[in-house]
Amino acid sequence: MSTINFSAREINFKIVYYGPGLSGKTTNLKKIYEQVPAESKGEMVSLATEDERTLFFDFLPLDLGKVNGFKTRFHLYTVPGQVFYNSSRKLILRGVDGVVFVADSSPARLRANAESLRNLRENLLEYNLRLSEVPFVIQANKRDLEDAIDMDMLKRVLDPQGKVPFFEAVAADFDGVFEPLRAVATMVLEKLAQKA
Ligand SMILES: Nc1nc2c(ncn2[C@@H]2O[C@H](COP(=O)(O)OP(=O)(O)OP(=O)(O)O)[C@@H](O)[C@H]2O)c(=O)[nH]1
Ligand SMILES: [Mg+2]
Repeated sequence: MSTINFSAREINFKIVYYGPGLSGKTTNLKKIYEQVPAESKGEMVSLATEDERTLFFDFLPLDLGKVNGFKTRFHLYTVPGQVFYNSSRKLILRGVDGVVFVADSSPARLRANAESLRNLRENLLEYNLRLSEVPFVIQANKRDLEDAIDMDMLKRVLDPQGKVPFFEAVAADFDGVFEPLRAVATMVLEKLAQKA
């Protein structure tokens, strides 16, 4: 849920990067952090295991310019993808404004992608939210893999109705990292404008 601070003329939004383990969620935030100028970002916080798997979340605050004289601050979070960290994932979704689903293009991870998407729907329902009501985009990451799954196949599995904006990415090479963020941020702002 976006929060508006009238005295500071600031609107805060929460964007959550969701997806199966090792799909590249943390990589997205790291690459965004590397590219954004210092004055537009805060410290990135990562709570990770020794082997760099996300333990609780990553957090990166970004200023993405002004809308109607209000500063827009986007708080980016990742969830831990590993199946057994579900209570953390659920907690991180509290108050979410938009979701970037980072899918893994490896054919071996097709089922993991589908299960993570189902898990996202279930966890949102705990907050009485339906995914169809939340600004939502899908990033097909790891398009550099030699055996990367066909995009049509991935779309059929993750979005059979063809309603969700898809983006192809090689997050590790900084390819396609900003497009899904920009798209979801635009959707979030449009939703706020409709409510106003
Ligand atoms: N080939 C390839 N590897 C990538 C890409 N993006 C990320 N990786 C690699 O995938 C591995 C996992 O990346 P992370 O960003 O840690 O994945 P995660 O989704 O945060 O994983 P969890 O925190 O366990 O949920 C790392 O070794 C990355 O370097 C990509 O576009 N292509
Ligand atoms: Mg991670």
